[in-house]
Amino acid sequence: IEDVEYLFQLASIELPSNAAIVSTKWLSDCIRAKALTTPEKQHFLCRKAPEKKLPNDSATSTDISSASAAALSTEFLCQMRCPLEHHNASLAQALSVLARNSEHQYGITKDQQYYAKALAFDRAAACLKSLQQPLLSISQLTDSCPRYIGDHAIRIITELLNTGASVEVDAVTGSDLYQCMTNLTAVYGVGQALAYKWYSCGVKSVSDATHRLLRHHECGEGQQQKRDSELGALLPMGGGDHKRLQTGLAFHNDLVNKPVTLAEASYFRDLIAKLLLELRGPGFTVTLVGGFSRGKSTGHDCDLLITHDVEGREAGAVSDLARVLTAAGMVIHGTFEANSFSPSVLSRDFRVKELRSTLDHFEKWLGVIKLSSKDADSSTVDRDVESIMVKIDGNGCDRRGAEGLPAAKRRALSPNYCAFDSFAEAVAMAGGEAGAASTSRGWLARRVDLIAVPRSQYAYALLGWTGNRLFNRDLRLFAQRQRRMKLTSHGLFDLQKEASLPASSEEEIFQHLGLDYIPPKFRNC
Ligand code: 8GT
Ligand code: MN
Repeated sequence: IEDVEYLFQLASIELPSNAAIVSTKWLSDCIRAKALTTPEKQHFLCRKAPEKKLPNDSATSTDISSASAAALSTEFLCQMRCPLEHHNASLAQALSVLARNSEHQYGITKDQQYYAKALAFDRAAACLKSLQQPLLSISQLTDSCPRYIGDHAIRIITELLNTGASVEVDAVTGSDLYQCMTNLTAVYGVGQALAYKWYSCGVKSVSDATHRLLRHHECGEGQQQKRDSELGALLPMGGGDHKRLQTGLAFHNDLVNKPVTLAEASYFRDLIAKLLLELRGPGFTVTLVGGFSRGKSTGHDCDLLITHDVEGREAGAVSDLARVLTAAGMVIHGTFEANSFSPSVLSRDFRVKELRSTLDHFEKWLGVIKLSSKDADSSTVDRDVESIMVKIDGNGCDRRGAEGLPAAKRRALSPNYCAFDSFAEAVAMAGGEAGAASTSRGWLARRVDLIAVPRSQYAYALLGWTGNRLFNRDLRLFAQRQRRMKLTSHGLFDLQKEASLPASSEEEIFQHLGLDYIPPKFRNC
């Protein structure tokens, strides 16, 4: 039945909640009877009862086969409460190893079945996270949430419970491919496809990649052609953003090995709020979202939602901020995306093509900035904003961004910016290949996302950007399957009534969906 569920999901086929999934035996019985007969118990597809495989498990009372008609329509992850700290960390960790491994396989092969596997392992892990006690017997799991746990995950959990280890998990964890893919995909700007390309040509670690790129830049004219073809193998297919990749490699030590702390993120939020007040006046709200709003104390980046009390006044705020941060010398690399929202965004793309896609249409800036490693303290915000304002005045950057500047100057202050010309320069800026000089340079490279959100879409953006990814994915699937509504970071669209449903808070969105409100700290699926 999991295969069937997956196929429906892939095709985004809507099933009425009273639909039943039956085996082909029903069809042949109908043919024999020359009539459409009412399906009987033996016709319904059901989950394989995992208990059959477990000789030691006596708790076989759960009638999983009764799930038949309702199998596609009852529980969803978005109704579970998954706290950050939970009782089954090592089991969940083992399943997430298999999930990431399947994700790598999906990246390498583009075969959707691996995507489904990754999802199945992630869902099983989420189920473990929601349990309010340590799992001692597999029956506890199948009693409370049979829908989430696929056969494969059940096998792994059983093995772990019985023997304390899993042959498959250990094999994956120990494999060269898994380790390399995990390390390489952690680099900012490196996706699954590029990581595998590197792996295939023997670039197996971040320092391998750094060496190869540096060697290319050092070589003389005569060797250039040979080096160029080597370099081709190192760069993303179809162009891609090489500067982003170079930033990711050069500052890897900061970006991956030194997570952003809540104090730093809060400091940056306050800095941005104060800058907006200086540049554009009152009425702005800046909210720290992402993992921090779910209770995490560290994160891989700092996600900030920016809105204004007056709808429309938020427009341009992010590009202004990007220019000002650039003029103040704080930006290493930044890319700006203009707002691409149109009302049709709310209802179109009903078929979820790329299942993992959560990209929205807000004005946003994805940057890597230098953030002082000493002053990550809100008390210094006023002083720091003052010194930024002095710097940008000196740089000829108008307080309202770059309006009124000559074209050349404006380009120099484009919200798309890179502080280095060559990779070698980036590495030097980081303080050498190991990036060890971060303590002496007095700043750390930090990933920040700035997103400008119109007031009317703010609650939806907040829900989307709070995450986590799996929670969002599930909530969107629930909206689509159970409510015939399309949920995005921009709004909720009722496909039957052909109307969008405004909301001014997250609570209201849950109400629209007919779900209990789940606070952010329980969205750590
Ligand atoms: P972290 O603590 O490691 O930073 O983890 P995180 O904060 O949970 O993840 P993130 O990658 O920083 O993204 C935060 C949330 O924003 C995710 O749940 C993601 O699905 C959501 N999100 C949107 N829209 C977009 C978008 O356009 N781009 C990205 N990258 N994330 C988006 O709702
Ligand atoms: Mn984040």
